[in-house]
Amino acid sequence: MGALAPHPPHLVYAENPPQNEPVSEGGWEELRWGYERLRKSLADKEFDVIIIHTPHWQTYVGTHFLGVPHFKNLSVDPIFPNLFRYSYDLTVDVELSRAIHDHAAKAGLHVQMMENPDFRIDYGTITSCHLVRPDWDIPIVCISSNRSRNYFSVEVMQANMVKLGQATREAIEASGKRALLLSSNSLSHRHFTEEPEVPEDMSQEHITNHHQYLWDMKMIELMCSGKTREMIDIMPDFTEQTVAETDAGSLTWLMAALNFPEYQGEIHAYGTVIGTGNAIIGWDPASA
Ligand code: 2X7
Ligand code: FE2
Repeated sequence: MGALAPHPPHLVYAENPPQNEPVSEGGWEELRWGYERLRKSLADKEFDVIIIHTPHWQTYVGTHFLGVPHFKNLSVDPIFPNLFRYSYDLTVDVELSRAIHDHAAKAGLHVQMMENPDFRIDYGTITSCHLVRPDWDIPIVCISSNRSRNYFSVEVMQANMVKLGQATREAIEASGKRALLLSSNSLSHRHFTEEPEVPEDMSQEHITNHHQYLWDMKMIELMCSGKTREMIDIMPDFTEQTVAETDAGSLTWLMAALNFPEYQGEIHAYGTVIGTGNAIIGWDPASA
C-alpha cells in the first residue's frame, strides 16, 4: 500500500505525544483527524516495513539510504524549535534498504548507503512515521531526496524518481515483504513568513492564496480518480507555480513504485499549515 503522508511538525506538536517536549492546546484537527482515518484504514493490514521518501533529508549527489539498524536521538526542527523537539528511537530494515540501493544502482542511478551511526534523522521522516504509526513497532527504510530539480529541472528529477520507484518495487517484490510506502510531502508550499503568537491559533490558518488551492484541488482530483500518469505529466507546472514540495520527488517516486495506480486514491483530509496545502491520501491495491 502507499500513502501521501505530509509532515508539518505542527501536527505532532498539536497531538502532544510523550516524545515531543513542547506542549500545545491542539490545532489542525482536520489533518489530524485525517491521519486518524488513514491509521484506521491500515489497522487490519499487516506490514513488515514502512518505506519513506523524505524532502528534508536532502542529498545533492545521488540518492542515499539509511544503512544502520538503530537510531536514537533528539530531533529539533531547525525552523520550528518551539514546536518540535522529539526524542526518537527507531529501527531500520537495512537488508531491504540495501536491496533497493542495489536495484537502483543497476538502473543507473547514483546511490549510497548512509552508514554514520550518529546521523540525525530528519523531521520529515519522524513526523510522517509518527502520524502513520505512532507505536514505532515496524522497521523503516528511509530514502533521501536527491535535489536534481535544483541543478536541472522537475523533468530530470521525475525521470530519476520514476527509475527509483521502479527499483523500489522490484526490490520489495524480490524480498517477499509487505510494505507500506510513504511520500512525505505537502502539495502547494508557499507559506507565511510570520508565525502567530499562539502557533495553534486556528483563526490565523488558511491557504496562502486561492491559486494554490485551485492547483491542489486539481492534483487531488487526478490522484483520487486514478489518473496518476496525468498527474505526473502536469507535475512540472504544478511544482513551479505553487513552489510545491513535490520538487523533492517523493510523490513521483511513490506513483512509480505503485506502478501508477489507475484505481482511486482515498482522500482522508486536506488542510493547511502556515498556508501550505496538505493532503492525506491512501492507495490500496486491493481496491483495484
Ligand atoms: O516542512 C514543513 C512543511 N512541509 C509544511 C508546513 C510547515 C512546516 O514544515
Ligand atoms: Fe516540509
